[in-house]
Amino acid sequence: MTYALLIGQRSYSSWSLRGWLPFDAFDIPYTLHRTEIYGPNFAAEVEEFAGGRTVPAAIAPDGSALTDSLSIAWHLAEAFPDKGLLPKAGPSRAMAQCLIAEMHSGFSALRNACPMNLQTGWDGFVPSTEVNKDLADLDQIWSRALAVSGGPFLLGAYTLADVFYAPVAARIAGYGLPISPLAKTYVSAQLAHPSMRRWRAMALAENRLVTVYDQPLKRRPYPAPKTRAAKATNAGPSVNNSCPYSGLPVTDFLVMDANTYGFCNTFCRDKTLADPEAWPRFMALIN
Ligand SMILES: N[C@@H](CCC(=O)N[C@@H](CS)C(=O)NCC(=O)O)C(=O)O
Repeated sequence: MTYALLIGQRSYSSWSLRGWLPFDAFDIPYTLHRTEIYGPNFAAEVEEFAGGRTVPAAIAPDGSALTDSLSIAWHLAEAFPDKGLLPKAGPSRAMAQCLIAEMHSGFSALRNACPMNLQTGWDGFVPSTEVNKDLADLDQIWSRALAVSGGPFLLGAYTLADVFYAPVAARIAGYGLPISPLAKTYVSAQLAHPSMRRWRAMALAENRLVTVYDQPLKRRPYPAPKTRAAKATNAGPSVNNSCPYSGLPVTDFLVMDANTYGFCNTFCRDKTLADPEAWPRFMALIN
């Protein structure tokens, strides 16, 4: 038995991102279940899954229901003490816990004004006084942590503290919010983290767009790290006969650097297309 994890649409569900990142970043096996925030069956599906009201939700191998991103993180840190989810002990562990707690309970003006949307960036967003106050607070606590750790992540290596700030970093990038040069460096490190790149690649590959988060602003490309060029193609033959992810026979194809590569379904092809270098098992075909 592994964990079961329920998430919403990857482009918009910032809390789902926080629930999923610990599994991917710390290599914890799980099976994924998906629902649609704002869909007609959302409440019933979430309730049926683990008895909660929101996503993410998880069920532990012993059947424990984890109905909040903080409870998922906390459970995983206790269940996998050697995987580096939190510093082992002492002041840096306490700092990680403070950072997580501050994010979980704060920054509501910024969160409300700037919904996460990994499909697009926005031009011309004018932060309110309250949003500017949240940004100044973020800048202060990030700068303090980074000064102690030396970066690139809040405690040096990537931990649950960074997991919790990933969605707010994604918002700062998407809305071009004003922050200090040091905080900008941290936002770039967040966007470049392999798990964040995989999440966004899957967000682009899943065709589950909603308009509720649209802003009355001009769109601009989302400022993600540059990706390697690849394009979809209808047919093989491909360099590989079996899918790099499942090992099943290939049915969907892309071309990169004049070579054709195959996958066992359209989603796996499209997530690879969105950011080929984010996927070690695909890159192993090339290297
Ligand atoms: N405290 C929860 C909040 C989760 C949350 O609000 N998730 C949103 C999706 S991003 C949700 O499920 N919204 C639906 C609702 O509130 O009915 C956590 O950290 O897991």
